[in-house]
Amino acid sequence: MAAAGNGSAGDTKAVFAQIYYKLKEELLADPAFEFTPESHQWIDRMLDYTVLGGKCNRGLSVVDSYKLLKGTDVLPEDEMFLACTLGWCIEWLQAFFLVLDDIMDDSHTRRGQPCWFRVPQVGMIACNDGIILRNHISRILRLHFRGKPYYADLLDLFNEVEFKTASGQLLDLITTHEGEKDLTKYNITVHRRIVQYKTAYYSFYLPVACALLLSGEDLNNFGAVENILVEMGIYFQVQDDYLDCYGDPEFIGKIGTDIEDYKCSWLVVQALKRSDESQKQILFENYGKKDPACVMKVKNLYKELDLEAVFLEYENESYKKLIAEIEAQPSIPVQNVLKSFLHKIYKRQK
Ligand code: DMA
Ligand code: MG
Ligand code: MG
Ligand code: MG
Repeated sequence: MAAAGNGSAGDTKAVFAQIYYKLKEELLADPAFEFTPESHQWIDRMLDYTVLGGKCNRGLSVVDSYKLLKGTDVLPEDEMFLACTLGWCIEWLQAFFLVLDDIMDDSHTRRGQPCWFRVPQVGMIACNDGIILRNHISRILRLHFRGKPYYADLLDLFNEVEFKTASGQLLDLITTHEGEKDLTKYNITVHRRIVQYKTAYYSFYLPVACALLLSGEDLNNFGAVENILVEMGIYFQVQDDYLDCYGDPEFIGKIGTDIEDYKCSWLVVQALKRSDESQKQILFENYGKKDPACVMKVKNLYKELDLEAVFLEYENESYKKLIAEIEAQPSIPVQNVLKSFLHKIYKRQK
């Protein structure tokens, strides 16, 4: 089998990017549906808008992890194709969750452009587009993996991870219930449960689990790896919460809404923990309000409490802890997979 030109990081990205167009083409020729010109064009545009434009960290990690597990820099073309395809399935899953997350979070921008549901003529059709995106994953897996011995495990993996993520989103959404706003219920345990489910499994465990299945491994033997990846995912979502307030919207491509949305963000949990009675009063009165003046009062309090320094300390500590856990792993290839993942996100600015 000819080796594809996929040895360097740049080559991997280029091959990965090309495969998107092949998968899209197949979905647009799906024999299970008779496309009209309008529906064909809708899906084409919707996919480009919602699936592309991100960093593709999750998708590329499938390829990187698979190479590290195999101990090779260059993959045969067929294996490269399968690894990239699984990577794209995760990017599709991400698109599905983000399209719906932006509606529920009442967000404005994503990846430097208006959220899909904010595009004129899209609106609530975005709900069905989300469902279509989810179904596309099953279509792609069916087309390319149905004959593989690990097909059932792959389907099961995507189902399990989707369920965990949706359950995390449920926790994220119901903790903010309008009418019963009670900041005293926000603490680090509540926060951890939300982010573990809504982010860690699909963003961190899923790419590595895909690479493991592709390598013929039994996921039951990788419980310790799963635990480390979940810890990494929690750290990643703390960064997301931090960037929601402190990131540059131009650079991160989205405008934060956590304060307005009354989210159980890592920042508000830290603020509550460090506030005296009068500072708590400021939070009780201003957190979760759309009024920019209220948002500013919350941000000023964060500044007063020096949450930037608290975050920096957390980031350094998390890194040290994760490295120690990774280095306690018996397998060197597995250590390499986990380290490469950690180095992709450590001190990220977007
Ligand atoms: C992210 O939560 C979780 C999922 C499953 C999309 P979030 O609302 O904090 O994400 P973002 O900041 O990207 O809107
Ligand atoms: Mg959101
Ligand atoms: Mg959300
Ligand atoms: Mg966020």
